[in-house]
Amino acid sequence: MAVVNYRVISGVARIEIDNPPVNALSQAVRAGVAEALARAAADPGVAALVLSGARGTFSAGADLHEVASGEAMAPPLASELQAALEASRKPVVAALEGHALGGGLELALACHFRIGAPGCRLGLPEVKLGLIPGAGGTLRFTRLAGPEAALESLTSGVALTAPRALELGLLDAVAEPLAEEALTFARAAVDEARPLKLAAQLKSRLSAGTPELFARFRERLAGRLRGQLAPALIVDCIEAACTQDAAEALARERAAFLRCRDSEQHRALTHLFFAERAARKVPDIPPGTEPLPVRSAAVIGAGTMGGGIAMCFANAGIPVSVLELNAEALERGLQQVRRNYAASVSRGSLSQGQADAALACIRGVTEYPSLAGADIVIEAVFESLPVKKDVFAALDAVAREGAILATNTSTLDIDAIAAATRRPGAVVGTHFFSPAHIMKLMENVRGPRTDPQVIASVMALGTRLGKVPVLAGNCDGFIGNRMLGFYGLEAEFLLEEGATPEQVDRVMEEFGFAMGPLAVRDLAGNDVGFMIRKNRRLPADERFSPILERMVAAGRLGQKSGRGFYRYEGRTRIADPEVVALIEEVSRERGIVRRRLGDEEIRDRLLAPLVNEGARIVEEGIALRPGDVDVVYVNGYGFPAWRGGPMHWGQVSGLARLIATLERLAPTHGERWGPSAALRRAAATGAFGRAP
Ligand code: T1G
Repeated sequence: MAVVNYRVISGVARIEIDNPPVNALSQAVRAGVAEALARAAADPGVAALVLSGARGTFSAGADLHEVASGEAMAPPLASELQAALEASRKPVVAALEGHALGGGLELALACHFRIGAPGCRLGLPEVKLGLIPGAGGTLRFTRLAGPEAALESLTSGVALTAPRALELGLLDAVAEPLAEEALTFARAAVDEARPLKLAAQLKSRLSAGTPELFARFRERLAGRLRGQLAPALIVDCIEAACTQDAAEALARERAAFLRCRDSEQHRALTHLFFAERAARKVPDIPPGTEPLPVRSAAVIGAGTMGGGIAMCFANAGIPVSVLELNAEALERGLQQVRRNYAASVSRGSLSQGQADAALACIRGVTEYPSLAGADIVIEAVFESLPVKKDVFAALDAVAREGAILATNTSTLDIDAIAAATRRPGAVVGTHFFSPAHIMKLMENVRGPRTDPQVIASVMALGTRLGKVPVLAGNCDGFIGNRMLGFYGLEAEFLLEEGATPEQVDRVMEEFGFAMGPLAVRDLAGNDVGFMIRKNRRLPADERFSPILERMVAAGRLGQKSGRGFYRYEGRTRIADPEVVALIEEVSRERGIVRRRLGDEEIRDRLLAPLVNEGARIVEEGIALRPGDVDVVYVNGYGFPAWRGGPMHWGQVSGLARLIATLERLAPTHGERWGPSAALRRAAATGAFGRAP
């Protein structure tokens, strides 16, 4: 099947990339474009060229399977196509719609002109894959749009809208219908003998690329980098685009690209890219199962979670009712929602119009019958099984037949909740993460009786809400919280043995977490953490450290009380000797002689239990794949994406070392801390998997 279509229309050669699903620039596509360019150049009947994509999108860039192979790219390389484009004496117009990303945009930037459809998105997201734009993007984007825009766009990887791209000079026009307008634009370029613009040779914007600009940006980036390779190299290449000639800048970019392509960070981020897409697929759902329609939604509970969940629907343009049983609680919840939107507008992440449109989708109600028409109802009330069962019984009495009845519980038994209704097949878990309107993870949980169509519906809904959906089986803590329990407990055991909160948090923040475990506890509230721990269905002989309970008893609840594992001045955390004294008292009571712990021991003792429990979770089928566990932990628990997630990191860093760590923990912590059979099997076979 041709992957590039060629057709001459009134003297204009239209070259169309046609490589479903996203027009990735595979070797066949590159060869097809090269051949088409040569054909158009040789045809005296062709006066101009238009380069476009089929099926409503231009191109998602290089073929990630080819890039991930680590093999040298087979010719023709993107740079050869770009040389042919820039050498063309006939005007070449790129017609951009849908997505023009990565190598796709880089190809378009080597054309003389670019015209975009109003809804097209242009971006260089390579940094999200641990790469840098490797086909001239750091040079041409910078020389067209200027260094400030290049720094922001290339280090964030965020795509630009058509109007913004036009404003920056990346597009010469925005018009529709694109196909016709592109042909008209190409003919006009010929008729008016427009000078052929070569982005690589432009200089007008480079004066903004001062040493101060790059110094300031590097300083700003340092706080976010946490060991990442690509962002820093992108800054270097943009600076080269401003200070060196095109050939030197391109050579620097090439070297930097190859360094990133061969990095573990690129392998980790590519693993996650494909794992997120694999997680959307549920093998045992019959093929052709159509998701149920979700034309309207309802949320029970207008607290932090309920309000955030309602915002997710409103942001997707889905009308949503929010129920509280009294007007004051309802108004309090809706006030917080309004404050959230006002904050987004003031930050510039939403326009006032977008915020108003979203708020118009949200309706407050105080009576259950108001929920009767909703296609999905999500319960987000207090984390107590009896309370949730009452809510579902009331819901069962009013919700329309065929409605999805979802619970936002973070650990409770989905089947026990379903038992409170006459329709257990309609009951499913949709676990959002706070703040729900920001966190990407949607951990969907299937009960043993949940209907396959309901599962397919909430998985599709996750994507529609812009979330990262992952399906979990029904167990205590599902996937993420079941693993998190070990992480929080071990942090306290490390304190008992001699570590300080500052050391534990520093080690994990240097590993790449935005916040260490104890700072996270202070953020979430130590009383909340203690209540969740009491709710967990854990073995009777489970050993706990008394530290958390002592903290709560001492009123050290965390940021909200100004004191927790740290003392707080605003949001600034300050080491507090009183906490160390409290910890030392626990050590004495436990007869523990405190000692100095090394950073690597702290890191391995916090992460090995995650990998161990993750291996069990995959073996039990609670998670369908090890990649699902990685997707959960990166998108819901802050595991650094450029490390690939706990399961990927465990395999890369060495399972044997983690097994040895766990063997040392079991005697003092309890049997479930010892290396699982699943982990031992993974160490022996090289892969995590289902029980044999
Ligand atoms: N290569 C190969 N497959 C890709 C792909 C790509 N670039 N992009 C997507 N797919 C697959 C994806 O795995 C899925 O497969 C299907 O297409 C639909 O994707 C030199 C070297 C374009 C915004 O980072 O961001 O260019 O699961 O579910 O939600 O500088 O795909 O069906 O089997 O995501 O509509 C830079 C990556 C590459 C863009 C569409 N480009 N893609 O989102 O569909 S590096 C990117 C996306 C590069 C140069 C360097 C999104 C999308 P399956 P999907 P979507």
